[in-house]
Amino acid sequence: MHSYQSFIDLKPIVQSSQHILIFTGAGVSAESGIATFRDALTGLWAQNDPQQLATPEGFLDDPARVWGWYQWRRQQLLACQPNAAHRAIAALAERGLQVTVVTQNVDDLHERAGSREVVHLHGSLLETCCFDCAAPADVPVAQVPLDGAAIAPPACEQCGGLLRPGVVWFGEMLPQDAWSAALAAADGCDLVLVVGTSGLVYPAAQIPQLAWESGATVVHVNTDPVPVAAEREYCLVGPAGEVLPALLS
Ligand code: BV8
Ligand code: ZN
Repeated sequence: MHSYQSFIDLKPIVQSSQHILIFTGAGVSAESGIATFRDALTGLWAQNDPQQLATPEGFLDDPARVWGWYQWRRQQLLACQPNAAHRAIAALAERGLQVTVVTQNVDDLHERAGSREVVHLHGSLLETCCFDCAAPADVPVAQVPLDGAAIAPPACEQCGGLLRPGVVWFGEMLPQDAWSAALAAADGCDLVLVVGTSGLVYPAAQIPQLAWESGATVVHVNTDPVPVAAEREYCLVGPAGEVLPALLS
């Protein structure tokens, strides 16, 4: 198990890499103030029942409750800024390295920090589409009471159906183009940084494993120690906003 102090040992691996896959989860946005899903104190799941809110069934059961929750999260996101972890990742690509950012997150903080071509496996909080005909729609972020009040979703201008957030809910397929891009990066990279994820959500959680099987070195960056089971696998314990600037500078 590697501790945070040994990021120095891993810098040569970063510097000698040709293609780095950066695979991120909610932990990379935690220091920006976006609640993680499994943080017992502030995690979104602690405040809501995911099977009620982040599923098509939950949406159809109570569209206003779900649409209100997402509008609240959009409002929160606009008030947040990228943190040092997002900026360190964006700066890496500026050094001429081949860097692929694959995120499970639905926020736009990687993009706002300057990362281009971010692969979103679970869609985007700021996008909207029609539940019935999938037509994209542009809906401004409402000002909602911070308790995530129920707000009736707008109607689709194309078919009159219900508009929904452009995210992937539990039980829904991941976007094919994003999934293919993630598989290609896992196959072609020589280093994966797995930043701020509990690795509980599938199929996204397969990506680091597939990269390792293709011969890549895997470095976990997490405030919780991640058990490392094999050679070519390391764990740097600490907040991404501190570890990544040190590791990638
Ligand atoms: C699919 C968008 C197949 C929505 C998200 C039963 C029924 C149906 C499906 C399933 C089932 N059982 C299993 C499944 C599969 C299911 C799944 O994996 N479930 C889990 C719960 C077991 N997956 C799916 O349903 C996927 N689709 O399988 O379709 C299919 C096949 C055929 C036909 C149809 C379908 C779709 C999954 C996508 C779900 N949508 N988000 C929204 O945002 O509202 S997932 C959501 O949770 C997030 O996007 C994120 O990806 C995930 C949370 O995971 P993490 O990012 O890892 O966050 P977490 O809080 O868990 O961990 C944070 C970590 O950071 C911690 O380790 C912490 O220590 C660390 N940390 C904290 N602070 C810091 C830090 N690290 C560093 N620095 C810090 N400062
Ligand atoms: Zn429609």
